[in-house]
Amino acid sequence: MSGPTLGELAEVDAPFVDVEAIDGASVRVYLDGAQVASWIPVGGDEQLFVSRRAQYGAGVSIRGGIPVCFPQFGPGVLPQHGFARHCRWRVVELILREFVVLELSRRDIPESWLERAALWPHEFVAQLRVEVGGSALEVTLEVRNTGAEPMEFTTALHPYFAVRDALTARVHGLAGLSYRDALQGGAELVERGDVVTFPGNVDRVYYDAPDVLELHDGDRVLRIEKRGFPDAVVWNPGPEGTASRVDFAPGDERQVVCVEAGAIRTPVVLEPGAVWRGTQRMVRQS
Ligand code: TA6
Repeated sequence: MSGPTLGELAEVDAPFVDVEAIDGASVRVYLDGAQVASWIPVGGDEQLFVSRRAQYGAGVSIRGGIPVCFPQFGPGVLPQHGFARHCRWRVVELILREFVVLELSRRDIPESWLERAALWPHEFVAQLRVEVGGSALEVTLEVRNTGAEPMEFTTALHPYFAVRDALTARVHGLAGLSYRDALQGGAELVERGDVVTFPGNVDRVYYDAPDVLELHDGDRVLRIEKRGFPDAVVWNPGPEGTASRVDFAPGDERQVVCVEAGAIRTPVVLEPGAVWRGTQRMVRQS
């Protein structure tokens, strides 16, 4: 992979930046949505799912990769997942062999979103730092309240992990936790299974989840760590979910499992000048 330098990014309207570590691990990040769309660990293969029907460009969220949900996770005053994934972020730091930092503030909200974004009328600066190397990818979202009033938000990093078969994939680490099940009208339930499986559509927010989960996919194990995000989300669209979205192809539901890190149940409240940070770190183990 070879992407533009920071200078070139300023001059051309480059749609993405590639960071390739000395050891060959690489990541591709689109400026639209600050969306990571490819992650290849050293000696490995693609870890992120992107649908062949994914759409790209201004105002569009790529179906796959790692969308950034901010300043709202689910449906609410804003449309589902907020505006950050529909905005063009700016690259503010780039070390081609190590990391990239992208930034978004209120002035970057596109015209088409201004009316809706007025429902969340806060001044902010959000930065997404994406760092790759060895077997790991680390993504940190930082949000600063630059306004004069306290602000409240919910958020998530929403990775679509590529799996060989979602029907046999398992998420370890969520046993015994309370969760909200979107497929049961938002009912609050307790996880009785040892592992979470994906026999079809699954859409749950696990509260106060442990900071280390594992995604088992056949003989492969991905360790998924988080810091600063209390909650975890698991999602698979099932066949009905892929059929009802134009940017999924039939059968995609077998190739993807989302294991997300979020601050969802309890909104983050930031006083003027205060900063919040949340990190998701993914490590390919086998
Ligand atoms: O993170 C899970 C979820 O919020 C699901 O409820 C499902 O809607 C999914 O994200 C994808 O949402 P999208 O708006 O991208 O179709």
